[in-house]
Amino acid sequence: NRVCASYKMDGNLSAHFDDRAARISHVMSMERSEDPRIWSSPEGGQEIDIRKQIFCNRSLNMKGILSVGFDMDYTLAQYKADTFESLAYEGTVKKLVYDLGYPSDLLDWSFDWTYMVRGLVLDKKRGNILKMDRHKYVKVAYHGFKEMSKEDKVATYGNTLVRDSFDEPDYALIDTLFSLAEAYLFAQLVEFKDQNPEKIPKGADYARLYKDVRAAVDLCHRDGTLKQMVAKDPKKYINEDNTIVPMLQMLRESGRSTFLVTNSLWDYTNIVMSFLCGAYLDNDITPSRFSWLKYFDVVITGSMKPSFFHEEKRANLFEVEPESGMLLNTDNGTPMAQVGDTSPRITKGLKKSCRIFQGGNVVHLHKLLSIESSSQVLYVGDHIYGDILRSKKVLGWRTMLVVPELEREVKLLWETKDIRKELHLLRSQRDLIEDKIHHLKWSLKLKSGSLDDKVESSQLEELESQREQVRLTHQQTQRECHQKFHAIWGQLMKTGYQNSRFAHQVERFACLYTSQVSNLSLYSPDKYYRPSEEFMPHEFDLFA
Ligand code: U5P
Repeated sequence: NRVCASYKMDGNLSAHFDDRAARISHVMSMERSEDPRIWSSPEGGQEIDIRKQIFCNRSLNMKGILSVGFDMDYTLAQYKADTFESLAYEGTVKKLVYDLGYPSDLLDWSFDWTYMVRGLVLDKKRGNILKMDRHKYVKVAYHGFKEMSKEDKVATYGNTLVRDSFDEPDYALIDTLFSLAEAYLFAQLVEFKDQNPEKIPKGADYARLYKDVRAAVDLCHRDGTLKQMVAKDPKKYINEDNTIVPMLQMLRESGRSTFLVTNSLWDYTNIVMSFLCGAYLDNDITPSRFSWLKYFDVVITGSMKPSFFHEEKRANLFEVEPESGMLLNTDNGTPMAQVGDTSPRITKGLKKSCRIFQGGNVVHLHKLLSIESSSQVLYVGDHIYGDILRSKKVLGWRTMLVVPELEREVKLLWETKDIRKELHLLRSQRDLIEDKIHHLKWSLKLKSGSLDDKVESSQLEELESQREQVRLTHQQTQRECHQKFHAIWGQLMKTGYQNSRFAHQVERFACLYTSQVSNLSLYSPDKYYRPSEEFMPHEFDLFA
């Protein structure tokens, strides 16, 4: 039974229920197993590794969802950063040197794919890379690869609440995994320009370096540099995932339609999807041509998201002939055939009448799927701006964000729980000592000249030295904890004690979020996802 399957990796980090509220309501009937990380309920049932959990920001009753759609790249297809992003990096460097006049020194550079993380912001004008909290307070700042001093950071980005918007055009958001290579190359070029200004194309400022890198990366994606290599050996660049097909099958068997909306074009989409679904088709090792289409009702390629989500976007919709890749005109103005109306040209040889298109907009898609209300659609993507923000905010689709980094983040949260408790304790201790110091200072002021002064002064000295001690221990413990997540940028979803800007966006725009798209198959297709109870600072958490 797919839904109730016990799913545990390494037997660790398991939890029975997908949110704290549910866990609490069942807590009385549950027993703790020997491993405190595993909850086992007397009635048995599903155990889900917390790294595979679907987390809920906003209630979502799957019963109301009639159609589930997917983005492809970095959602269904997880690229291997070490090979795929390195390929993008090398292709970009070549374009910078051979097409854009950068010196051949760049050809000797190498790429550390673990250095950059999502959620960072590039300050194009100043050559800085920033991590900020949800209030846009810049907490970590590097100029190229050099950490900025606290003074520089405050002088540049301020410490008041009136702040820059940190958006385009002066800033670039690293919010897709596709951007890690370009962010790294930008930092390398900033450092290179500082050390060898004469070697950089004449008059190029930091912003121009960014522009060149962005253009070169984009070209690698469009001119075949990357896609030809992936097509030759998909296994080298894409993670195999035998859980995708069962997840799609489960959704379809539950009566929902499924669709794919990707910015990739048909030829590439077919290669990637055949690879992902191929080995499991009809128990045949050799994937049958286009058989993956049977898992979808509609496939839209070259969709130009995010503008695809604008109902008023004027974009021609072409039907794609799968064998030849030829584009056929559709009659945009007249009512379009809906799924189920078989078009012989397209469905020839296919078991299910999936139709393939290029372009168009969301209105076309709704018509094809007979969607009456946007809230009947759940769309799963990896890109907050490209996939999630507009589809939810402008259109009203329900959304699920795939955050592959979450698996590691959740695991580390567990492993660092003692150190994080200690941090909170140290923080409270520090506050307590500060309060005592203030009181003592006041009483000294009031009673100045009295006999007690000497005693109180030495008490004050003692408290001040305690405060310094606690401050240093807190600082050191905080650094230690930060580095366990990432040596430079720390925890993805936190910046100090606040949620990071990235976490804030996930919270605002994704109804659900999870580490992998196929985690959907670990839950009932009719599940009612509910968020955990929210707490204001004045409310204490009864169950913490
Ligand atoms: N892509 C670009 N330029 C970039 C980054 C990605 O054209 O700078 C392409 C990818 O190669 C992929 C598509 O074909 O955008 C993303 O598709 P999807 O996420 O909508 O599936």
